[in-house]
Amino acid sequence: MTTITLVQGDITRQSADAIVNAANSSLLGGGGVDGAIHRRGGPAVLADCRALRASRYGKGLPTGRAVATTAGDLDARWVIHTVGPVWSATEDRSDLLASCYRESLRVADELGARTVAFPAVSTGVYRWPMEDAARIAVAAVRSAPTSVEEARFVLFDERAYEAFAAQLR
Ligand code: AR6
Repeated sequence: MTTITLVQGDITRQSADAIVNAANSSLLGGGGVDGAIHRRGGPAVLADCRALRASRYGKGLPTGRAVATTAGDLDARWVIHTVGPVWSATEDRSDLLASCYRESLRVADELGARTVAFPAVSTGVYRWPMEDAARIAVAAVRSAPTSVEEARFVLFDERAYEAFAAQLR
C-alpha cells in the first residue's frame, strides 16, 4: 500500500529517497522546479544528465517517460527526471501526464526507493490547469502497481496544495 502525503513547500528542501523533476526532453535543465533542482543538486546532476544524452537518450527523453540520476547535493539518493506534456486545449494528453507518475514510480521501484517526492508536473511552464493535473496525478499514483511506501506531493503554493487536498478528500 502506497501512502499519499501532501506538503506545501519547495521540493528541493525535501528529504526523500527520490525527488522527481519536471524536466524537459533535453534533460539539460530549465526554469521552474527543474532550475531549482539543478541549482541545489549541483553539477553532479547535470553531469549525469549529459551522460544520459550521450548514451541512451541522444534524441531526448520522450514525453511521459522517466529516468534517474544522482541527486547530487539534494537530501535524496536519486532525482527521477520526467517530461510532462504541454497542456493542449484541443488534444487530450492526460494519459501522457499520468504516464509521468507511473513511469517515475516504476523507476523508483527499480532503484528500491521507498519515499518519492513529486512536484505538480506540467502545471507551470507547461500550463496544465491545476485541478485537472491534481486529479490525474492522484489517480495515477493510486492505481500504480508499486512498492513505494510514500508518494509525497510537494506543492509550491496554497492553491496547488488545495487542489491536491481536494482529490484526497
Ligand atoms: N518546489 C516545488 N514546486 C515547484 C518549485 C519548487 N522549488 N518550483 C516551481 N514549482 P514547472 P512544468 C511548481 O514550470 O510545467 C522547466 O523549464 C510550479 O509552481 O517547473 O512541468 C523545464 O525545464 C508548478 O506548479 O514545470 C521544462 O522546460 C509546478 O512546480 C518546463 O519547465 C511545475 O512547474 C516544464 O514545465
